[in-house]
Amino acid sequence: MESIARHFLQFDRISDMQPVGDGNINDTWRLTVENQGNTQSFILQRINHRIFRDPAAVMQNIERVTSHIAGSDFPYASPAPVRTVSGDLLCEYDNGFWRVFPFLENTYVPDDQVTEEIAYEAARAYGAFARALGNFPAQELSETIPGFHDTDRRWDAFLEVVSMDPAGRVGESRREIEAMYAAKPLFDRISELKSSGALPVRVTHNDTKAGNILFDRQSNKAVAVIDLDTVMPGVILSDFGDMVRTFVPDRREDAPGEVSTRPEMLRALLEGFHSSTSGFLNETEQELLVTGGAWITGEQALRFLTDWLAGDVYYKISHPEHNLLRSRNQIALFNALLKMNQL
Ligand code: GN1
Ligand code: MG
Repeated sequence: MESIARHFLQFDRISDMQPVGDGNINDTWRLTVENQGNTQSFILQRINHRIFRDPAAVMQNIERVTSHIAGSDFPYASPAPVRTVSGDLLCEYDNGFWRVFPFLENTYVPDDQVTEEIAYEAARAYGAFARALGNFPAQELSETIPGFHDTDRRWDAFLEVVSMDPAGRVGESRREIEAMYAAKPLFDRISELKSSGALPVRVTHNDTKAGNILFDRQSNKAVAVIDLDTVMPGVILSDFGDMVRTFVPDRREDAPGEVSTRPEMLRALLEGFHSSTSGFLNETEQELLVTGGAWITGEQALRFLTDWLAGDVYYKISHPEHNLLRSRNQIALFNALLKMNQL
């Protein structure tokens, strides 16, 4: 680790290194170094290049987006990557791709027990992020994961895995597979809204969970938007939708038991998002924000179920039925959100 860190930083010694975050994809550490009596912390991360096939394109996107934001009136931070001593954004080492970000002192990421204030703040920050990038040419960004929220494409991958049944799990997953067919009309509706242009292409974050906003330890206000790996051209409904998916349920996406929705969280998200996007979104976008929550939750159920049926090839798992449990949880949430949206 020390030789990787030395590609980016000059220091006398590493004083601490701790794994951080609960991401399903990359591996992340907080690295603290001492240099001439000064102590400073950084985020060191290994990109999962089985998933991000072009790590250089990921870093290029982040570089372009963070420098655009730095020149806008975005009222939060979005830290730019630290370059290597030779000026690169990445270092390839031991068959992995590594990068470093500044660590923002005095901040925290909210744990599972988010409050309405946290929901409001996060939605306000993600809305401001989209707005700050409103005049950025979205088509100039690379699609770091091609077809990330192209649900038609994910549907085809699902059908393929159901027909091949590589892990022999289709037989025992009939109910979950049926539930996906029930979600298909909503997927089709979103797909039409995209292709008709009713939902315009914008720069979107694509991973708008609470854990990707840094909060100030004293004031509990949002201070930074992080994890820009999946910043790509997309539609705004998926960013709001992923907030609904992660804030509105009363439990984590992999918790067992009957999931319930929290209307007060949804209200807080809507208020926060409106507060920073008023006059920016078109009418269709504004009307369908909550529908975006059902769409993204249904799509996430499809993604977890596809991975379960494929034999756990994408998401990290910590027990054998992890992906099945996740897909059941997301199916239940999908159904609960549809009911909520009818109110
Ligand atoms: C992955 O690793 P993490 O938690 O940031 C995934 C998201 C999913 C999420 C579900 C690149 O994000 O799209 O919504 O897991 N990221 C990628 O927990 O696939
Ligand atoms: Mg992420």
